Amino acid sequence: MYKKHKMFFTLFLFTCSIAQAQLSVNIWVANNRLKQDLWKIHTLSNHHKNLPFSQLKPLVWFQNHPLSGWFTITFQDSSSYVNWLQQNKEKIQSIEPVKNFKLHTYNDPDIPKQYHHELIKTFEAHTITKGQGVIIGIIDTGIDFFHEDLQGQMFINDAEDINGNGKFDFWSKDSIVNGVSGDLDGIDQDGNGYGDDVIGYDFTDQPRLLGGGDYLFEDPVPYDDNQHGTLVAGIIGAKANNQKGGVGIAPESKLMILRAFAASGNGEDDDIARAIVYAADNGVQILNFSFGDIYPSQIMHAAIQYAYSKRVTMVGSAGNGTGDNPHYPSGFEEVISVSASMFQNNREFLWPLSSYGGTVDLCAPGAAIYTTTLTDSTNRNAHNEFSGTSTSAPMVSAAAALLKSIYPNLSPIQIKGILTSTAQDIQNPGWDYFTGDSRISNSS
Ligand SMILES: [Ca+2]
Ligand SMILES: [Ca+2]
Ligand SMILES: [Ca+2]
Ligand SMILES: [Ca+2]
Repeated sequence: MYKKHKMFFTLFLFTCSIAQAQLSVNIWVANNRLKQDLWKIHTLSNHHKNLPFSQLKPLVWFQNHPLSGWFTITFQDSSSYVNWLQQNKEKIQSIEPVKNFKLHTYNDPDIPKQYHHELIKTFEAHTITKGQGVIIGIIDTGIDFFHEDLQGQMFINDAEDINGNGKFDFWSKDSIVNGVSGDLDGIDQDGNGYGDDVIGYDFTDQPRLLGGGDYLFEDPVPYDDNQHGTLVAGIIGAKANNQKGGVGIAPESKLMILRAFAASGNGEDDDIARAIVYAADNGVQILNFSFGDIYPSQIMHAAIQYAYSKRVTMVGSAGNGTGDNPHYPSGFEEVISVSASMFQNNREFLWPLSSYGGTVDLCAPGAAIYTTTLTDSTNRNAHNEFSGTSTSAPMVSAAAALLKSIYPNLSPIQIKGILTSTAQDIQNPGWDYFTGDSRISNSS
């Protein structure tokens, strides 16, 4: 008799040196002598040696202009600035450091809590793309589809959205809830082998495992009763400009919800494999795996190789093991493996609990990441901070989606190549054992 051997994987809920900067100042010089000296330096800068500044730029390009006294000077370092200022301060009307202004693109109140956007330059990327047209599959514990910052952010399978309202209405077609009939009719309208799969599917069937909540049978309602999937979804795709919460890194991508983990945080490799194949067959371009363990499951690897052959870019968390033990699926060569960084006292470095080692490709922020979490009766539309490679992997998935939305034909290997070559070194130059090719940046 066929005996089922299943492995199960545990979710990673808990889930990089900076050179001394030059100093730039804007000055207003009223003193004619100093003004002429600066103009001379500006005009003849290539012939001056031993200057304390590396760059001098006038505001206007004509010496007889009313604003010709304004210059921006970049000093090699703070001590050359102090020395120069000592000698010239009497001749200067105004001096202040060059200030950085930000675009007020979004009205989401919690953006200041999402420090990772500044590190990975999310908003610079958003001037070009927000991930439009890309479907990202999230294999996880499902999603809180009631959350106000996630509503409207999910992929919709139009054929199964039988009431045609562009939303997932997870009750029977014969029931009316708030004046709306449901999308569930038990019929597989699009003939893909799954009935009523409007936003994805719940692949969990874990009779072998002890659990709580929804874990015994697969069904079309991938609701999150853990919180893990909801926090991952928010990092990738929380709604932008809705005056609520924060902002996802690819807020105009569409999230396909592939539930393969139950409330207990356990997921079996056959359920994960089915979710991967479903994703590859139903239009997913990017797949996020914020989970893993030491087992190189063959059924999961077969599914991953199939998805890879269909040009799906897969991103996995490197693990929270503080070491370099084997870890899968991130350790499979088809998967981009992501470690986690933390940011403290203006420095970014490897998060102390992050796994690292030879299979790690990239690093992304993964400590105290502010994102959506499970809504419950006392805390609707909740947010919280989470740490771990479960939070860093979705940043890379979202970055891959931004690339894919501009260049739809990129292959997984090309996406990996672009992300690793545009990453910013936060530990050692080039690839290193701890952060891979270093921390992603969306500025490219
Ligand atoms: Ca509907
Ligand atoms: Ca179907
Ligand atoms: Ca149906
Ligand atoms: Ca928002």
